[in-house]
Amino acid sequence: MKTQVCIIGGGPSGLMLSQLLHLKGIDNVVLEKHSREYVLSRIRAGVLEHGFAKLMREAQCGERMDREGEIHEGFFIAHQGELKRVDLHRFSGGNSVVVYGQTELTRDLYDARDRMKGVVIHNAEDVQPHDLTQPHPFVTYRQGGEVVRVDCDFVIGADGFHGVSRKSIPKTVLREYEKVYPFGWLGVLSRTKPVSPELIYAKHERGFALCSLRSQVLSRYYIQVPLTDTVEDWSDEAFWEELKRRLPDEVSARMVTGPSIEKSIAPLRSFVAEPMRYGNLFLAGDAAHIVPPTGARGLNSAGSDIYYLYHALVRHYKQGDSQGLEEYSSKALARVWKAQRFSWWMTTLLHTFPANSDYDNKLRDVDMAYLFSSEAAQRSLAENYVGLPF
Ligand code: FAS
Ligand code: PHB
Repeated sequence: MKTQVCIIGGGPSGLMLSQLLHLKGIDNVVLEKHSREYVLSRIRAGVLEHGFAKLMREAQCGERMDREGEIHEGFFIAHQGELKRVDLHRFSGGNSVVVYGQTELTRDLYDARDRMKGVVIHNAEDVQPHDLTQPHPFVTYRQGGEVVRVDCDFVIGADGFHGVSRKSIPKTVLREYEKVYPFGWLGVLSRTKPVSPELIYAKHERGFALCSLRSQVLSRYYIQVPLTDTVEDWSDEAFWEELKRRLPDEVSARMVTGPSIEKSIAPLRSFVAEPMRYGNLFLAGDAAHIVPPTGARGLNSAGSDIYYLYHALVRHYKQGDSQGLEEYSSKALARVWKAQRFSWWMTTLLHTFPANSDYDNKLRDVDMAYLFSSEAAQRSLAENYVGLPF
């Protein structure tokens, strides 16, 4: 098989790039390890920066997002029994975010690939990139006992944190930065009316909590739990009780509970791999960086990687100019690190850290008081949350 761009990974990063390149007549193939059902079964992000939403529209995949997604112009922070609103629209110069689940946008991207006869190969086993520093790299994979070779000009590593791409960069070249947090998020999806029209991030001495949603009939909630906890430790009843304890009375009193249709625990880590290019391999999304989901930056950081890569590849193929590709890693990392900072700051502000001293905890309370006493602080939060410019 021969193509121009071989994309490893059929998650949002890989599919978005595939769709955008296709619309510009750039031939590409997506190799996905799992089945489509498996990819779509994962419940992940819920908040899209306005830049990501714009990219979905440019990829001709924004129609259902615009119809079913919700524009949110603010969110609440619950602390010491009070709800305070962060006015994103006012403090970001009129911007907002779209609340629309990653599962749905991934479905929309798959549907568009099908509609345009895109080549997305599922259950591609043992995907391996080869000759990445040579002019003609190639990728092999196994399917039905056969080894298939894909010759290409470029390989895109959009295969997530546990993928093969990052591991194909020699340890003498790759530099990894990591911070592991001493807790995880227990997440529940329930077919219940969301407790609030806008998200509520709760800072509580018992731990962080988040009230989010996927629609007006599908709620998404999280509570901070110790890393030693397992899903089996948490009955639905125990989850709802603990969630209510961490919210102001006025919120808990109106909480509509119901059976969980999905329940999982995600560990929290901050991670960046540099550089995001090695020869003709380009890393994008979770393959190169991970953030704690507190600031809703994970999927959105993948969005800016894809934006830069898309424009760099179009410039290469249409104008014979490879400067965008040369600049990709440094340009993508500049924005990635700002998302890392923001995610670390929101996580530190809102979670309880077992090893924190009284002084540390006092500083967190003061940080919260400063936030709501300063328009400059709220402008900083708002511009990061709606998305820094690409
Ligand atoms: P993905 O991991 O989504 O996709 C990579 C794809 O590559 C997968 O389909 C995988 O099967 C495939 N793959 C892996 N290895 C391969 C191989 N060797 N060969 C071929 N294919 C291979 N972000 C938020 O903004 N908010 C959240 O609330 C949030 N919650 C999250 C919860 C969890 C449990 C996780 C893991 C992540 C969460 N994220 C969240 C971040 C998440 O949304 C990612 O940022 C997003 O999935 C990034 O998309 P991709 O880069 O496409 O990586
Ligand atoms: C979600 O709805 O899954 C979600 C929303 C905002 C976050 C994290 C997760 O910061």
